[in-house]
Order: sequence, then structure tokens, then C-alpha cells
Amino acid sequence: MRPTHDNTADHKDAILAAMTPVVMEDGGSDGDDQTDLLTKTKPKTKRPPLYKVMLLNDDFTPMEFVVHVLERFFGLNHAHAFEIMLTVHKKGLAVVGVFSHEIAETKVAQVMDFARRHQHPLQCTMEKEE
Ligand code: TYC
Repeated sequence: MRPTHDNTADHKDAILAAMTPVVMEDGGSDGDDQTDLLTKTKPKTKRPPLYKVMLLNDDFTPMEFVVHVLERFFGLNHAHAFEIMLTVHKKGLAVVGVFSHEIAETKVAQVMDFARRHQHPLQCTMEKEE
């Protein structure tokens, strides 16, 4: 006679599998809407924000000093440094690099300190990138 409830080992495994929530390592779909409600999570892979470091124009800092700053603190070659300095001179400001918050802060502090020590009013600022 056939039992009312099939309690074979295989069938017990199938019942347990159906009751076990599927946790996907990537938070993706397992193709089952029911378990998705229980297990879908946002993969948090947000990159840290970047910061633009800018030089501002003024009427007093010598051009050669600005070129030197760009070579020394931003690793630009002479031609590139001269070009960026001229952009600042003509347009009022220019982005001279994009960095993590900590590196950007260090660059700004280094430039401001160097300018102050040489008694030039050169200004360097940072701004979060959109
Ligand atoms: N305008 C300055 C001058 O004519 C040169 C200069 C360039 C100053 C860039 C600051 O960030 C600057 N001597």
C-alpha cells in the first residue's frame, strides 16, 4: 500500500531545499520572486569621491613661481606647467589635478604653505567633483 505522505529521504531533501532562503553572493536574482524578496541586497560598491584642485589667478604672483609650483607639487613637465599657468592667468583659474580627499588636502596645504613662505598671494583650493 502507498503511504499518504511520501517520506522518502529524497523528498525530505526537496522540502528542506524549498524552505532554505537562497543568499546570492552578488545580491542578484535567483530567478525565484519569493526568495528574492528575502535576499536581494544592494551591492555597495560606491567609489570614494574625487576632488579637483585648482589654482586661482592674482596680479602679483610671478608666472615663473606658478610654473615652479606646478612642476614641484603636481609633477607637470615645464611645457605643461607653463600652459596651465597661462590658462589660470587668462581665465582666472584652472583645475591642476584630481585626487582623493586626503591627497587633495595635502596638495592644497603644500602649495599654500610654499606660497606663504615666499610671500606670494597665490591661492590653491579644492572642490568635490560632481
Ligand atoms: N597673473 C600673474 C601675473 O601676471 C601670474 C599668475 C598665474 C598668478 C597663475 C597666479 O595662479 C596664478 N604675474
